[in-house]
Amino acid sequence: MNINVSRSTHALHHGRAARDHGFARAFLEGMKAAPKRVPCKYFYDARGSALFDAICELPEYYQTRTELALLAEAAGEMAQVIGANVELIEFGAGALTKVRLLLDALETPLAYIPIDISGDYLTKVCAALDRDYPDLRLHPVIADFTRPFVLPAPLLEPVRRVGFFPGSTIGNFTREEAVAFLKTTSGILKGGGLLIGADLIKDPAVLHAAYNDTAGVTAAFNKNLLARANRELDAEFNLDSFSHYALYNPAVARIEMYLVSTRQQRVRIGDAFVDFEEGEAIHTEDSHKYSIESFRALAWEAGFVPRQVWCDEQRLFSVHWLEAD
Ligand code: AVJ
Repeated sequence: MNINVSRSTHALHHGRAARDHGFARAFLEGMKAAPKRVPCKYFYDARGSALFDAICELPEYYQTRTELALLAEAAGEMAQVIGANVELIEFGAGALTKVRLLLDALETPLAYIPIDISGDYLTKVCAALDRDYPDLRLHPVIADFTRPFVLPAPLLEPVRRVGFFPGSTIGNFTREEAVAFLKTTSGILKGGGLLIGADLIKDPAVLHAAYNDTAGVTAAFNKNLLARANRELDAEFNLDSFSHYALYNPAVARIEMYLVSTRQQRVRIGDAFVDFEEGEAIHTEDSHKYSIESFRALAWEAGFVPRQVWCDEQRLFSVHWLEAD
């Protein structure tokens, strides 16, 4: 047992409960914006993280399955380019399923530092990982990786730090935000590199189906934002009077996700009230898609040297090795 959990100093600094991460403020601010919006990182409370795991198992949601197969198939090659004795840092670690494939292939990894915004969930999954990898130094960091955060000091100098950012989470950023994030990351990983997954541009019908599953799990995931507001902000959203709406916009190569009010209504949130017109939307997520070349160009712009790319035969999903030197 060797777990030493860090919490982002940012949340503590403002004296808020660590699980909050500014949800109250961001949610209320988003309700005043035009159009209304909520940053997608607030999907991931414990319930939202579990719903996302269910999305990953859906027949329509090809991403997780495809990336897992790529990792399983090419873990040896990936371990080769990553090298021995690295500290592995994962951004938005989630269920820690994918990293196991990498850890199994890596030569004597020194430490694993998963960063995730969902603290309770991270603590839970880390306990299981710790049981399965007793020799690995595990240092979870509860933080919002889109904001400045503190990494634990290296165990050994010089350290070779390698980032792992699977799942195409990078797609939640706009291109400009992605470049800014990767610039910061290439600084942190200097001398090492980043293994990153990116979902690919494809038939809009395939993309549409992946975000409009017949079982309604994506709808429940989307609506969990309102359920979370009810739980944490003393709000009174009626989940039945909002509908899940997701579309692929091919002109900008992204999925756009909304919650649409099915009627005119006034909703209480704590001691505030928010009005909705019939058909009015809350913008909840964008998920940008790339071509292999457009993604390599983006990485290059951010100061990485794009090297190997792994991609399935159907060209659904890509994993890139980016060097930071
Ligand atoms: C975790 C951002 C990669 O965009 O596909 C899944 C989140 N949203 N279904 C994605 C998500 C709706 C997912 N990412």
